[in-house]
Amino acid sequence: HPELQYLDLLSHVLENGDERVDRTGVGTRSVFGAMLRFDLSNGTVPILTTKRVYWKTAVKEMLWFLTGGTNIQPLLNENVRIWSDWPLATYRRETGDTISQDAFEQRIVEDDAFAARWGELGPVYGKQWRRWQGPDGKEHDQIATLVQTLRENPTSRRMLFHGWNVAELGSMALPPCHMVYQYHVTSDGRLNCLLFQRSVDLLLGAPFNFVGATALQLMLAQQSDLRPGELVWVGGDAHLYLNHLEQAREQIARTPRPLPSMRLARKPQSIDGYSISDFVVEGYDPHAAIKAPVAV
Ligand code: UFP
Repeated sequence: HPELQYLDLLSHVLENGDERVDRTGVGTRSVFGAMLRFDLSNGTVPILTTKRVYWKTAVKEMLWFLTGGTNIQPLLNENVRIWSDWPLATYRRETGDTISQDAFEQRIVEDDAFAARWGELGPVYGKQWRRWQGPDGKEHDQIATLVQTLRENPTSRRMLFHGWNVAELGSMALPPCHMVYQYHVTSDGRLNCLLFQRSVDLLLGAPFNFVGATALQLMLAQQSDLRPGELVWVGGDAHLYLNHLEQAREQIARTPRPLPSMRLARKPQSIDGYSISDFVVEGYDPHAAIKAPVAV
């Protein structure tokens, strides 16, 4: 079962991870360098079954990246709250206001001026993917270029996009974790993806990152008249936070169920035409969700 790769990685990190203090102060067990391979060509997708993964949230986040957006307001309009911690912390720090997360989010949704001032994340993923700014001021749409190359020159070895814009790292709420996506087309028309992720919270981040990368691969394949191939996921610093160890043990003890399928209900005109209702997941019967605190 493909999910065993992930569970084995959790076990490996639990048993052999180097224990250290990390940026968040929570502490991690960490290994360096990991690879997981998921074959999408057989119709299955890596939405983990050993706990419930809120796959729609991950797909919505990916669609938001594709819009080029860097403000949390459209995410909150879709009820996605995973990016709220950073703007909230900035707001509290700069204003001294002890506002709750709920109240802050509600204000972002209802007050456009407030959202413009306090909902910005800086030049994170969407900006770099769609509007990477060159030294001459010209903006580069890495996604549009990728789709064009997939269609016109599929044997290219230069089909990738990158989030790690060195000059702008300092103004990002969080430097990109899932950083480089490289694509490859086989002679029989399958689209492979290799995602390099420099840093991965294995319990909370990885399951989401698998779904986002998968959704993107399905969209890119459809737009290029290709079939989905393999998703190769490579992690740099692959870690378990010390307050996730019990949850990881609980998950490892569970038996994976058959992976679900994901398909696209229609083919939009372009990579910009997708919405969450286009994603259909079938056969998803996961074990119960596992709660764990996020390290900010
Ligand atoms: N993280 C992920 N996946 C993501 C994301 C963040 O696992 O998509 F945005 C985790 C990795 C790490 C933390 O635990 O968030 C980022 O911290 P740092 O920048 O110090 O690596």
